[in-house]
Amino acid sequence: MSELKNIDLEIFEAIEKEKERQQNHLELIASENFVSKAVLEAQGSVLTNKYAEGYSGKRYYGGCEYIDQVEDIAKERLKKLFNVKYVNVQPHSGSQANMGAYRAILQANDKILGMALDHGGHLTHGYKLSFSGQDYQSYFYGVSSDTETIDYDELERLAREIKPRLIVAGASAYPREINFKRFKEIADKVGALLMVDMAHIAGLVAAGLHQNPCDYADIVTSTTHKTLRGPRGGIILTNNEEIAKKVDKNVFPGIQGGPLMHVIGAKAVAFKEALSDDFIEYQKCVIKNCKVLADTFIKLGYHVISNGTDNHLLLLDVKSKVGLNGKQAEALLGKVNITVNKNTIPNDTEKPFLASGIRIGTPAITTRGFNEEDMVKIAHLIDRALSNFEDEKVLDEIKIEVIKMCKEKPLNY
Ligand code: DSN
Repeated sequence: MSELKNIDLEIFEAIEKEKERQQNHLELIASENFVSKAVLEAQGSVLTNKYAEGYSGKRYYGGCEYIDQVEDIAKERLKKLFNVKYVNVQPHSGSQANMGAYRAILQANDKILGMALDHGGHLTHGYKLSFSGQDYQSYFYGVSSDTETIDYDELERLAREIKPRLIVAGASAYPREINFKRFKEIADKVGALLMVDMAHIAGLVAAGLHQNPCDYADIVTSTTHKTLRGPRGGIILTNNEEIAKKVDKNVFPGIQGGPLMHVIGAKAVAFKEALSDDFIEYQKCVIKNCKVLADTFIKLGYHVISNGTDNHLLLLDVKSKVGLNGKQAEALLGKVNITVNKNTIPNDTEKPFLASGIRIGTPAITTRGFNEEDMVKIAHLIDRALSNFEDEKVLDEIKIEVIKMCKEKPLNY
C-alpha cells in the first residue's frame, strides 16, 4: 500500500486525480511537458532533506560531500549541452534566474528593453507588475503588424533612441526562430548588454535545432521544465567569467538561501537525457508536429499568427474565425479534454484576460508519442469543437475521441 495513501488520503487522492487528468487530456500548453520516471525519482529523493547553502566545496553546512557531487555533475552536463563555460543550476525558477541575472549585470533603475508581453514577451522582461518593471526602467519592442515577426529594424531604432543598459531577447509566445546574432549586433551598436531568456526553446537549442544564444549573449537564462523536459526550475549560463562570479553571488546569498538539491539532482538527470541522440529525434518531432498543426489550421481557414511556426508552438486567432475570445475557447476545449491557454495576439483588441487567441504547443504530446497523423486529427477536433461550441452532443463525441487517443498512447507513470 502507498505510504502517502496511508498517511494523507486527501493529498494522495488529489495526486491520483491529477495523474488521471494528465492521462486523459491532450496537453497542448506550450510550456509544459512530461518528465521521465528517472527525473521524477531523483526529484522525489532524499536530496530534499539536505541544506547546502553555498557552492560546491564552499558550503555553509557539513555533510555536503554527495550534494557537491550532484551539483558538479549537473553543472558539467549543462556546460556540455549548451557549449558554455560557466553555469549556475541553483535558481528555483525562471523568474528567479532572471532576477539573479539582472542583479548580476544591472544597477537599480537601469534601462532595459524587452519584448512586450502582449507581443509574446514575459512578465519578467519588464512588465510593470513584475519586479523587473519596478526595479528597472523598462521599454518594449514588438512584432511588425504585417509579418507578425520581430521587426529588427524597429528594434534597432528603439535601441538607438532609448540607449538601454540591457536588451532582453526571448519570449513566451513567439512562434518563429529568434535571430540572436542580429540582437547582439544591435546591442553592440548601442553599447548595451544582451540577455537571452531561452526558457521556451532550450530543448530545441540543446538539440542543435535553433541558434544557440550562448554563442552571442552576455548572459542566458532558462527554465528546465519546458522543451528541455526536466524538473521545474531555472538555470543561468554565460561565457564571461566576471559575469559568472557576479551571478553566483547574486543567486546565493543575493536572492536565495538553500538550493533545492532534489531538483538539482533531477536537473542533472534531465541534462543527461538531453545529451542523447533520442532527445534530438524527439525535438525534431516536436517541430514537425507543430508545423503540421499550423498547416492544418491554415487549411481550415484560421489565421495562424505569422502564418506558421518554426518551433514548438503556434498562436491561433480564434476570434476572427469562430467569434469566441481566447478565454471562451480555452474553457470550451477544456470541456473536451484538450488543454490550451488563452493568449493575446499581436495588436489584440481584447483585454489580456480575455485575449483573441490561444497558444498551442507540441512538447508534451510529442513526449507521449503523438505523430504527424495525430496532429491533423487534433487540429480537426479543435476546429470541430470551436465551430460547434453550443452543441453538447458534438462536444461529447469529441471528448470520447480525445480520451480514446490518450488511451492509445498512455503516459508511462
Ligand atoms: N508561464 C510560462 C509560460 O507558460 O510560457 C512562462 O514562464
